[in-house]
Amino acid sequence: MSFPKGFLWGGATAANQYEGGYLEGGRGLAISDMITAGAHQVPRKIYYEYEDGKEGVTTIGGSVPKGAHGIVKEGIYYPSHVATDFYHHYKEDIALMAEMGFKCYRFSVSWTRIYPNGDDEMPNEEGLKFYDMVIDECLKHNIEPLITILHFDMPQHLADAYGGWSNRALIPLFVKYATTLLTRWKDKVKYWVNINEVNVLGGYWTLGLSSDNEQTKKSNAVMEASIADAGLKYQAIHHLLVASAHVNKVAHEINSDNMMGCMLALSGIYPATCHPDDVFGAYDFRRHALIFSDVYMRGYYPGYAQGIFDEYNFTLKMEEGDEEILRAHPSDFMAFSYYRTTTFDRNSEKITTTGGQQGSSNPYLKETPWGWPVDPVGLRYVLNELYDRYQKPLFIVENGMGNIDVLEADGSVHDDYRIDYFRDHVKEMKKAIEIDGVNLLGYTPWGWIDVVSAGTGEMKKRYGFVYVDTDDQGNGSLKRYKKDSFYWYKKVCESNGEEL
Ligand code: BGP
Repeated sequence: MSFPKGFLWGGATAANQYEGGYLEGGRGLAISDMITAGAHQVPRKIYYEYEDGKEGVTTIGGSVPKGAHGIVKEGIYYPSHVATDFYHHYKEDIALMAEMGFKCYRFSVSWTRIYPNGDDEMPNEEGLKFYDMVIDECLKHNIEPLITILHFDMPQHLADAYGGWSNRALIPLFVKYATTLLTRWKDKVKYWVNINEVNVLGGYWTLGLSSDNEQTKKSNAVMEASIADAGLKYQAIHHLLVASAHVNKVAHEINSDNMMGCMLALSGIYPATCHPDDVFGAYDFRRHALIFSDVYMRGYYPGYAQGIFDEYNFTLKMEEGDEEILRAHPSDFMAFSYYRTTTFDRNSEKITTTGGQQGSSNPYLKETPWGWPVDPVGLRYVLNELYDRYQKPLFIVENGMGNIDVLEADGSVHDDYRIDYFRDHVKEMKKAIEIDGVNLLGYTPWGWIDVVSAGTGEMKKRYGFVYVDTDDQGNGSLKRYKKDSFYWYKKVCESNGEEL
């Protein structure tokens, strides 16, 4: 069997990196609005302020000190405020998706467009209407919407007034927000992803955490900051997992056809050598990510969880009912992002605890200009790893290469490197389906149109099949241009993956 009939070819984006319109339509302030642009190996920053007006700064991954709150600072450029302006270009952009033959579009809803403070009594009708229009426009073109309920985003108010996800009070607030969406679009949207890349969340930027941990305050490195607050992070993510199980329950009550997915960053991990400490180290390192999908997919914390918590002297606080809800409402499918592989080297200190964004380099692989190893076979490896482990449908909801593109005078962009990257990855997907028998629902490459980079806040790190005229300072017409990869991917979608 080749790609099955109805395979969902498409593309993915997230509100905080694509939408813009940050204070329009009654939208409230989100933490993602406060993250500055960085650069390759220069972390993005979040400025914060204490009650008395004293200011400080942390990086994404770090927490703000207790008693301080994030601010949008005058004179600083914040790339998400306009981003690539889907808010004002949605019709044109969905027409481009349709032209490519998309069967599916994965996008996220901005929580503060729906509940501007996160704990408002009533939803913001104008925000809901915006997504009504987006969904209807997709359906008009026979594009199946796949909604991410939370993608690197949260209302600032929930961080500052509640301490973010460290507070269980966010569970019912999130369930209320998700229920609003599930009810509104119950006959229009079937595929949902609860939380984007739950295994890489941390600190203030995605969990709204504040902390007086000395290491966090001093640290300027994402890695050290996230390790310093690991205990806090695991507790906060537990609340997200419990909230997701409640959402799955509600979703199936609203419409039993709803397909609820969890989502993790699962770029693969290899041992650097066959030294047993590298082999077991790589296996063990992978568990720092799989711990979350084990809960989502199996409904309970795995035996090795305590070992991970012990590394941080952390004791998980469960409340009555948590275990039951997790067991009763696992995910229907597993979504994941795949960009690269990482090599685990027992002697390297560069590895992070979250999902493996750093490690020793792999001499067998070429790297992108941002140093991400390109590894199509790794995708087949991960597809097999996950299908063997969970035996439930998989969905690749992000894949792609960030690169520097050149817009030619005639409006063309010659991005052969991107075509090569995708062709090689799609071939491996095909083998995973045909030879290995993996059940794969669909494929939505990341940033099908250029969006702001999550990691660096750059515009020049482009992923799209469509080029958007804007730069790292936000200069440009925002005009859309089709890259060579646009025409290539159109053939792939239209031939159901036969013409590569
Ligand atoms: C994933 C995120 C996306 C996206 C992608 C590419 O981690 O879910 O939001 O941005 O990575 O990463 P980057 O933008 O840092 O190149």
